[in-house]
Amino acid sequence: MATSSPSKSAQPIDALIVGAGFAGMYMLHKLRGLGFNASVLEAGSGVGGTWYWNRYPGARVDIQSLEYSFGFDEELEKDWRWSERYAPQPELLKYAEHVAERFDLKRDIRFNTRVTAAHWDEAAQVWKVETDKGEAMRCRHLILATGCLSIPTDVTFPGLDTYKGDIYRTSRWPHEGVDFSGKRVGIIGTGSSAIQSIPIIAQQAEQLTVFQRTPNYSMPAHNGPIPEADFQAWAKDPRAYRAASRDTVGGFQNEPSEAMATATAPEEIHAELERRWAWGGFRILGAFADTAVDPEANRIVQEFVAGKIRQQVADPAVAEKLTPKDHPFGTKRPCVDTGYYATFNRPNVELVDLRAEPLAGFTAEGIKTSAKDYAFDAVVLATGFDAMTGAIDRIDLRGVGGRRIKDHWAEGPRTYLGLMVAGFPNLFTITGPGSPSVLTNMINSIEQHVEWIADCLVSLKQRQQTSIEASPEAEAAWCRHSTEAVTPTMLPQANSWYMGANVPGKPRMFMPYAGGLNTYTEICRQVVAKGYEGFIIRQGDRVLSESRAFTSQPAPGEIPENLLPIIMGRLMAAGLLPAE
Ligand code: N01
Repeated sequence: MATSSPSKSAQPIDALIVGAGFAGMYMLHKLRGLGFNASVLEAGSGVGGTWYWNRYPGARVDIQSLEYSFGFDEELEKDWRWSERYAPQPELLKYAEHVAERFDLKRDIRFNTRVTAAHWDEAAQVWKVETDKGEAMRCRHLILATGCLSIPTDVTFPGLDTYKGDIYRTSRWPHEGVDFSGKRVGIIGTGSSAIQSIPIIAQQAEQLTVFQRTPNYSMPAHNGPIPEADFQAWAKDPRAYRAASRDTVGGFQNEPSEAMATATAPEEIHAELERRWAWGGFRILGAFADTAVDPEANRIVQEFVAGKIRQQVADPAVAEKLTPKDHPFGTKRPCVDTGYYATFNRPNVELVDLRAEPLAGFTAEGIKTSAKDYAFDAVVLATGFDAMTGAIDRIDLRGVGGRRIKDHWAEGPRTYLGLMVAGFPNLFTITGPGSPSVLTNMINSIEQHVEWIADCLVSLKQRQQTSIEASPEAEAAWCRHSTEAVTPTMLPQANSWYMGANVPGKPRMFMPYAGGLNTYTEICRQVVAKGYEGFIIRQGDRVLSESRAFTSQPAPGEIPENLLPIIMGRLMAAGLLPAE
């Protein structure tokens, strides 16, 4: 850590925010409005975060835009009109720019600046922060708005550096765009980024070869202009609409049903799944209450989607390869597409199943599998992210006693409420691991976190308190509660990025909080109402209030009777309930 700096002698600022995506932008606006001295450091050259970096063809949001937009300012809400049901990336970026301009945010954002280190100075009760520009600064509160899917995995392939063609990553797409006309293109990966870009690249390229290791479930977006009835339902009372969205498990309105697939007649199941498939997007996830926990119920949805793949793909052998078999429906992040499966009917598109012919590496001309050499003018890597922890543990982050976050998280990310980490005072994460984040509509989760953190800073200031820190006991209790929330579901059964399974050597742990945004919001509210339960609050080195327990768990909603044996069984097997 550098010791000399132009700003070393200056007063520490109240809050330094890392990242100028939607989270960092709103955090800045909120804190400034409350009279705090705050600024943002951003690695990119503009605002927008995810929507700044992921400019690949076909990138668009897959929560409806009416819900995937800020609700904190009524005028902003009224002024902005989305052009499509699921806005494309350029429009989302324009929206981010619009928000930055409207609230004059850029004057407090330093672009092209990456935070490399942050060390807690116990004596001064400040964070000492360093950047890749060699600057050092000090802040009372450090707020990481670094995004859950912002650092691409370090995936490398043998011979990659010998390949003579062009290489593109979906998550670092050139700002000027790429024209694939007349080109032979290969793409590795079949996650959301690939599933969105493949249909567009196929239209441009002379030949597109898709290298698939694991097929995913994808539902049609049925994108288009926002239906007038949907817009009117939103416009008649956007506040109420938004409140209803927040009061859901996923932070968006998805018509959750309490019906059990296993207790419903086959023709009724089929009609309901068809109705939701026709509506599009994630709507099918809410069709039955038992699909997330009961393998039998899940199989019904799996078979329905497999049937849809067969309907869309002309060649039965290709349809078979595109059908997921190794994970239950919904246990990896499902995708939302526009013409993905039908793209495999094009004469210029080929699917390579890497389970049948494993990828051996790159050659000067292209990609080599165990079966064949493929020649390409360009290769697209849609290989995913070091999710949830990647952006945080790439910072040399050290808390009390110089403890590194990487060491603290050696067994997986441990947090209290996904907001704070024991031993790291005045460090906040927005939509961090341990919070609902990626399982929800991110904007609603971001707003809830920003508002919680802002309220916390106001409370500290009013009481002249200098630091807040999660107690180790509360952190442990939150981790246990998070495990209890996810264990009854089948979510941990997939090799997903939720589990850290896509990064070799990363500890396996289900990272987001699976208890639902509505439940989580209520827990956060109760924690505050109990005087910041589970937090240690100090003034200088004096402990002013110390609450070590975490008890704020709302009673679970009524659990349907036929799910109880499955849920109890899984909790017992995991040692979370005493076996009878
Ligand atoms: O990444 P992914 P993504 N050899 O991890 C494959 C969000 N998102 O960027 O499954 C061969 O899903 C890997 O194969 P496998 C969304 O939350 C949102 O697509 O590990 N293949 C997989 O197929 C999403 O879930 C939106 O066997 C390799 C693919 O690469 C998350 O971001 C849009 C490989 C990676 O898929 C991540 O999506 C886009 C290798 N060595 C993204 N390494 C919207 O909101 C990896 N793969 C619309």
